[in-house]
Amino acid sequence: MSSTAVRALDLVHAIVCASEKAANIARACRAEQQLLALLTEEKKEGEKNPRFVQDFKTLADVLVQETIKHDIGKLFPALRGRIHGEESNKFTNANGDTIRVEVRPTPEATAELLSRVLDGNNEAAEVLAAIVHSRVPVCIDGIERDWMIDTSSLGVWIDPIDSTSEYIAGKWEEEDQSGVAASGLQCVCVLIGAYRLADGVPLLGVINQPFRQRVGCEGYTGKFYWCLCLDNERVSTSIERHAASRSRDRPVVLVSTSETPGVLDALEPNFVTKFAAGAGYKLLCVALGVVDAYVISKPTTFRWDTCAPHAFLKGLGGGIVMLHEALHKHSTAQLFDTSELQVGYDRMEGEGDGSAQWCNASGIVAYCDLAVLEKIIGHLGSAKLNDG
Ligand code: 2IP
Ligand code: CA
Repeated sequence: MSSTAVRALDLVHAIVCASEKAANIARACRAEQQLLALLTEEKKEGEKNPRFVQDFKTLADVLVQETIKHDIGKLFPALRGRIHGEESNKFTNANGDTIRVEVRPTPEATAELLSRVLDGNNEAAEVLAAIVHSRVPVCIDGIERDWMIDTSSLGVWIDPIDSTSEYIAGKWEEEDQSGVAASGLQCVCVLIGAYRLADGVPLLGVINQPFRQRVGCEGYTGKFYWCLCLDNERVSTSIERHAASRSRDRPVVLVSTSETPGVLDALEPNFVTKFAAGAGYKLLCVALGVVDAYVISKPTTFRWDTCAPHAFLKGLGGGIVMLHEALHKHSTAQLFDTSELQVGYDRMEGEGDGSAQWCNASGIVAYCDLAVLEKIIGHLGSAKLNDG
C-alpha cells in the first residue's frame, strides 16, 4: 500500500480538530477584549497605518487558514501544497515591508511573528499563539477503522471564516420558526472540504459553526458537522434532518440579499424564498433539511464556499449544480443527468487572476432532492433566465 494512504478516520479526525481550533481562534478574537478592539476598529477613510496592523480581520482569517494548513499538512505531508484558501498570507505595510504569517515551531516563535504584524501588541499575539499551538480534543464515531484513503489523490479547499461581515458585526439573531437565522453570528462557518484531484468530486466536508449557541450574554458554543463520501460508502455526523422538509407545500429556497429581482420574481409564486447571510450557512441549512434549496444566480460564491457542504449534499443524494449550465441544458431538453452539471473543485470556472478564477461563475443551485432541483430549473428556465 502506498505510503500516502492513511486511515480515513485519522484524516476526518484531523480535519475536524483543525476546524475546532479555527473555531476557537474565531471565538477568541471576539471574546478577548484585546483582540475584539482590533477586530472592530474602524479605519477612517484614507488612513494608512504605517505598520502591519491595518486589517486585523484579514489577520484573523489568514491565521485561521494558516493554522488549518499547518496542522493538516504536518500530519499528512502529501497534502502540503494542495490545501488552498482565499487568503494570501503576505502582509505588506505602507513602507513596503512584507511579513508572511505562518505557524512557527513554538508558541513563542509564533507570538513573536504575530507581534510584528500586530505592531508590537505582545499580549494579543500571545493569546493568539497559545490557541494556535493548543491541542483540541475531538471524538469521531462511525468510521470503520480499516477504511483507507490516499492523501496524494486529494486537494483541499478552506474558507477560514465564511460570512466575515456577520463575524465583524457580532450581532446575535434568533432563528425564525423554521430554524433559519437571517443574519448574525450563527451564519459564520469554518468550511474545510477535500475533493478528488482526478475529477474534482468532493469527498469530505467539515462545517463548523463557531457561534451555534449563545451562552449567557457574550459566550458562545459551537457545533461541527462532518461527512465522508467515498465511492460506495457514506458516513457522517448523525444529522437529524428537519422533519418539516417532508411536509412543506411549497419548497423553501434560501437566497442572498443581493439576488436579482428577476430570479426572486420567478421563484416567488412556487417557492417560499428566504434571505440569509453566509454561503456556507445557507448550504448547511439545505443539508440539515431546514430548507429545500439555495439558489444564487451571481458569481459571488467560490470553490472554498461550496466544497465542504457539497460533500454533505452529495452524501444525502443531492448536490450543487452550476445554475446557468443547468438552465442551458434545460432549454435544450437534456436535463437531468446532473453529473455533468455538478460543480467540480479541480477546475477553474471564473475569469481573471487570483481568487476570481475560482468563483462559481455560473451561479449555483444546492439541493438534496432532485425533484426540487428540477422544479427550480423548470421555473427559472421558463422565466427565461437562461441567457445570463
Ligand atoms: C461570502 C459570504 C457572504 C456571501 C458570499 C460569500 O464569503 O458567505 O455572506 O454572500 O457569497 O462569498 P451572501 O451572504 O449575500 O450570500 P466571505 O464572508 O468569506 O467573504
Ligand atoms: Ca466565503
